[in-house]
Amino acid sequence: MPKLFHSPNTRSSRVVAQLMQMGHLNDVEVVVVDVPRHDGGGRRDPRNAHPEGKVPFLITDDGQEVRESAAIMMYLEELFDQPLSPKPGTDERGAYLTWMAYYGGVLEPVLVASVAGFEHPAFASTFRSMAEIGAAIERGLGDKPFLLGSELSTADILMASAFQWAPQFMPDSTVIKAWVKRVGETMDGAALQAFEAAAMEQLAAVEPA
Ligand SMILES: N[C@@H](CCC(=O)N[C@@H](CS)C(=O)NCC(=O)O)C(=O)O
Repeated sequence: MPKLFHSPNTRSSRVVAQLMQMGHLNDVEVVVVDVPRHDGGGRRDPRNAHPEGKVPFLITDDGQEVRESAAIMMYLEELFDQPLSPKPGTDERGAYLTWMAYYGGVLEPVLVASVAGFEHPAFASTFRSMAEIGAAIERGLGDKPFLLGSELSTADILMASAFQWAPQFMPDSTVIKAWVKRVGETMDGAALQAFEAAAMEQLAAVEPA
């Protein structure tokens, strides 16, 4: 069974949410670990196999190490026959790959820079800003309810997670706000909350090494 290193209410939560939505949470061993938190709590967990102690991190059945949310989510899609993503050669495959790469290559750096209040001409010319990201998402959505069409995909789960985490940086767009809300409502938020609460309890019960 693949092993997913997960810490509740972090970037690995969207991988758990994806697995839930795919109906495959029980086909992955979820190892609940701690990470240092922005409020000063948490700690680097020696049980976490990630070389830098980050989450998410996946170890596959044949021992391959997969890091970065987008890579892990795409790996899981392929492992489970792509229930939430278009297969190669099908419509929207290009859009799917685009959003998965755009998340880590553009959205995450720009969002973190916004949170940090960081500005630099080289950064702006490389990644642009939240205004261009908002325009790209609006253009990608068009009049569709989700990024790839009428159904929720793993691209929606990853892209929308950024604004679920930092709603204050969500572009001021009714289309984007409605999409983020729709993504949340399409998923089983109560099941994820219950899973995360149990993971928190599990974490609290572990003695720091
Ligand atoms: N781009 C990475 C970011 C991973 C990341 O920074 N995860 C945070 C959790 S939200 C973490 O592990 N922080 C602990 C640390 O940096 O030590 C991804 O999306 O997988």
